[in-house]
Amino acid sequence: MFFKKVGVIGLGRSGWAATQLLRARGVDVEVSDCSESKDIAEKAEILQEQGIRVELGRHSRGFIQNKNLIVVSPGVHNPLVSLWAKQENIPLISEIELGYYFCHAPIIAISGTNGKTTTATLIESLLKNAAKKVALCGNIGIPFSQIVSENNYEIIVLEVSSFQLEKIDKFKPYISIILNITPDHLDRYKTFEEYRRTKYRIFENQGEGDWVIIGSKLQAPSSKPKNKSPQILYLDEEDGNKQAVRLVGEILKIKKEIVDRTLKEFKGLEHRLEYLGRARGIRFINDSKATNVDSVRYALQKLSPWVILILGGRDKGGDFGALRSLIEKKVKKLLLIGEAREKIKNQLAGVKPIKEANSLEGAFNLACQAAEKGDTVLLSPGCASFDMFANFEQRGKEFRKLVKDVHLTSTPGVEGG
Ligand code: UMA
Repeated sequence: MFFKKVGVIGLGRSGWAATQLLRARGVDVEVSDCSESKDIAEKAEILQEQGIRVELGRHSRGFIQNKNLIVVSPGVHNPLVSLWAKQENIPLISEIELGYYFCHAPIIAISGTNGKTTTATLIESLLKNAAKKVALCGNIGIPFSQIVSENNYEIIVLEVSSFQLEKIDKFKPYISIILNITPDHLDRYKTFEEYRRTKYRIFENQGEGDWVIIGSKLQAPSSKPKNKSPQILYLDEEDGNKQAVRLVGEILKIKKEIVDRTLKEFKGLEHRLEYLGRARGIRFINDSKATNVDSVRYALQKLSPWVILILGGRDKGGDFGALRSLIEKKVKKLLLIGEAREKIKNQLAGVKPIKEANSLEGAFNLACQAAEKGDTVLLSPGCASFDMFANFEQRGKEFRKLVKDVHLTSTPGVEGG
């Protein structure tokens, strides 16, 4: 790769980390972010003090024109930037491609529509228990480029989203995992097929000596790896996470006792079917990380009736109608919030009683009124959070706070369905 003058698009977590990595490697770098928010302006000021030029409030053709490489943040899906770069013949790469170029450690890359954070976290624990110096990064929240800058790890566990895979070129994990692929991000991809093809890019550069672990319900890799075939292992999707961890353990020759202990000790993740406690015999579960229809399906399958379900947020093109029969069996009442309210109401009309609320707090209060002893109040929105919150973590924290304010009679922790 040719780093003469590099432009970074987006000054969120990825853009910041990419800029710092390039700067540390002595590359001439400039940044452009379409926002002028306080947070971005503050970051821009720090960069300017470091001698880095920053364009704020827009992306201009001029910014693109005088670069020889553009690094795009995962959340940036900007047709103008792509068009200008194409017209000027300037390559666009994703932040993980940049990180890969400078990375010396083997990578275990995990993707899938659901369960990738849990799997990545479990694999990190496994490697820690096996006394490896491991970093967990990527879509989970810590940019890959930041970990590469630290250059302090013998193995990297990287959670990768389809957004990050869109603009890879040479990115090649030692082990790649795709747990499952179900409709998601259909506000960004024209078709489900386009989304699936993007996910499959995770293994396109793998070859001899590398490993692919893939959910058995997925087709055999359609876009064949470019070089020689890697070794492909299939997961029975019943308990994909744990199987994937076991397979990684086998590939890395980690003792079975360590694998067993890791799986036994795992306490689950925040915001993912997180048991918050009970009050008046009603239990409360925070599943704020459920940002697509399939993860709501997963949550409902795990829980027994009756569930008072809080759904809604920013629509990502999912089909809530696909949940009708499960809602029929498990849900007592639906409470809808956010921009997607109208759409969800139409798609689920007539299945179970529906009420709308203007805020999460409003929905929570209605849920508490509707719930009786033995019921579960579940926040599993099936939508992005950005219409009402900064991110799904903030949405989950607010839910947690609301639950804390009712008098809990049992303590939070992990509780089975
Ligand atoms: N921006 C532009 N131009 C645009 C659009 C946005 O300049 O056309 C700017 C925004 O003003 C903002 C910045 O780009 O300042 C945001 O960039 P970003 O959205 O890529 O956010 P980051 O903070 O860099 O976070 C990204 C991932 N975000 C997305 O994929 C949307 C984070 O995943 C990831 O944790 C982080 O990099 C570190 O690797 C979040 C996510 O929502 C959790 N992921 C999706 C998901 O899980 O469903 C894929």
